Amino acid sequence: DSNDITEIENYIKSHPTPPNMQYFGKAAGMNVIYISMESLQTFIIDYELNGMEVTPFLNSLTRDNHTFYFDHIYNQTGQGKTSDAEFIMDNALFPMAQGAVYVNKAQNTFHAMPAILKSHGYTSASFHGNYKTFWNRNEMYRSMGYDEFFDAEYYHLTDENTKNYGLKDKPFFDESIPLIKKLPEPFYAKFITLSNHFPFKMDEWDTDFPMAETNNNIVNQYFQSAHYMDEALEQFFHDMKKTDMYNRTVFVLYGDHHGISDNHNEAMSEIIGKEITPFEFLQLQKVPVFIHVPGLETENAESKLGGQVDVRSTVLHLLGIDSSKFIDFGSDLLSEGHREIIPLRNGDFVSPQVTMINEKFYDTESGELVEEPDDFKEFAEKARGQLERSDEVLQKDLLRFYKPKGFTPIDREDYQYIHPDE
Ligand code: GP9
Ligand code: MN
Repeated sequence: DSNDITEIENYIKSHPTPPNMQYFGKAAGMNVIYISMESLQTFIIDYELNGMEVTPFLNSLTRDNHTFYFDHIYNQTGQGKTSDAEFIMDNALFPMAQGAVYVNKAQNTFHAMPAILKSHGYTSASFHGNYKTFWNRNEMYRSMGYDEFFDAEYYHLTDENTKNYGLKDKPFFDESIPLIKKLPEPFYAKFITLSNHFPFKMDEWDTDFPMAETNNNIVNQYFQSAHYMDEALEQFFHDMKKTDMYNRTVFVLYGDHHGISDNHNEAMSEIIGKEITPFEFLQLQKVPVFIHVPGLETENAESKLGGQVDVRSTVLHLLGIDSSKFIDFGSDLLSEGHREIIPLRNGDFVSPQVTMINEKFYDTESGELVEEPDDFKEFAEKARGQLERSDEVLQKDLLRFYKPKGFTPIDREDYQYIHPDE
């Protein structure tokens, strides 16, 4: 009941991350575009295959003066995969330990990005080249207050321009440009890519990039499909730059979750040149996060250790919106006071000193196993405390009882996603 939310509100308020005033509000009023990069893991950034960059466009963003690049972000997804990553980005809550929030809790009350930004005059839309019912998005988006959902119905799908879950990334971005041009500004838009999805196989006419040469085709194909996604992203930036929207748009690019499971450790150890111990496998859970703000100088920012849950308050603060009035489990990555105990969905955690994997402790720098002094126990409790409170919010639907100042709650009955021809 409402006492439960008060306890959680007090917990959140006792762990504040005040914004960094150097950046607070520096992107106020700008459009915001999130891009979910399917299965993109941090190891691929700046990786060279036979001397060739796999993701030259993203690599160039890591060196760009108007881009914050975070290379120490762990994915915090569970079984809901892409939808869990979307959920974390929009809500700054953790996904469920079992099952997908999108499927199991779509009727709950949320204070999600589209709703928060709506209170600041924004329109919101999601773009995706698969059908709207996948991951129950058409229900969950109603509770999060998405104004529009451009699903596969809005694109031209053929045998040649689709593979596994739907439209390939290049035609996807291409056909999205006229749709995004019609959105009233400022807008909050999310693009969910698909091409770099397991099993990563490419149609031969879509690529001239080489495969890796391990004896594992899944791993080998990943390099081709990651390269294809990188080209699609470059093309999208290029096309956006041709519009006058570009200079007033923030771009947030994030890897959704790891794509190469531990079934492929042997080939992956060839790729990274190290044995895949549990500690190294955890390093492979890192996903790249880029925040590109045209016109803003970014070069002195530090790449802090974080989780996906930390992205929302980072972006809200850039937009000049105080995240502390929301039930937000993240911690601004640009803040001096950024918190660096990062829970993973399975209860493991990472901190600058120590990493816990399956109840064992490792030195985060060296990866060596270490004994368990008392303060590590305290870290473990902190990580668990965050997950448990976030779980309680979902299980008891507690945001029903919480009324942040200046925020207009969403009535899901006001939202429907029906294509005009349906
Ligand atoms: C499907 C796409 C892929 O619409 O989001 O989902 P995943 O299997 O990665 O969760
Ligand atoms: Mn995915």
